[in-house]
Amino acid sequence: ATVTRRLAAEPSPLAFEPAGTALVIIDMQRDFLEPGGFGASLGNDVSLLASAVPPARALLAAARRAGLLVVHTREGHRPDLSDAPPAKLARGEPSARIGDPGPMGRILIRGEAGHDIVPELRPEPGEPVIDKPGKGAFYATDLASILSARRIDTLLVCGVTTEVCVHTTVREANDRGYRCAVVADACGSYIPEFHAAGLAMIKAQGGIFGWVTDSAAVVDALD
Ligand code: TIU
Repeated sequence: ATVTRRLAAEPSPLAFEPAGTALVIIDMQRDFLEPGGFGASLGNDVSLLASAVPPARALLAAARRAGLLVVHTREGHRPDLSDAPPAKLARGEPSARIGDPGPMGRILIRGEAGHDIVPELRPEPGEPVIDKPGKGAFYATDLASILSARRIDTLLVCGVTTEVCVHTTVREANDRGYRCAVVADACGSYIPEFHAAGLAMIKAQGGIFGWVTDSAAVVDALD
């Protein structure tokens, strides 16, 4: 039997059915969270993302207990870079660009160590992993097919970075008709004011892109 859950969120509480809800964990990869990867190559202090890991772990555990669909995403490219636009390849330190060798293998390339999801959030067998070439998880992926096959209408979204891949994915999802609740403490950014502004933008204007909640509220709603 389905039991409707009530999630404390802003700008308003959100009722959801577990069977119609997916947890989407965006790009919690070593390339963004650890030194020597893509995030660092762009000039960022990667330690700023560490705070998102424990809340994301708590969310992941609660979602698994409740039987939610869990989807993981990874940003990255084919080894021959054929899916990487020149405009994207030209960013970052000239000596450490996408495809260049680094301490975790070639930067932002599928199959390399840096492309892996951090061990604390490792996907389990059966949980879809979406490899995406862009910032949004819908662009050039089969995420929409996977969600529609499961009749998913609500997404709990977390990951990194708040204003880049989380925001782009939420905007894409909102236009596709999904109700999105972004889990604030399970997101992170290299730029704290952008994290705060990104969350504020989602819930402003009556929830123009969706809802904002936190991991404790999600765990409370699911358990
Ligand atoms: N995953 C993701 O957000 N990709 C980025 O490039 N983020 C930055 O903040 N640079």
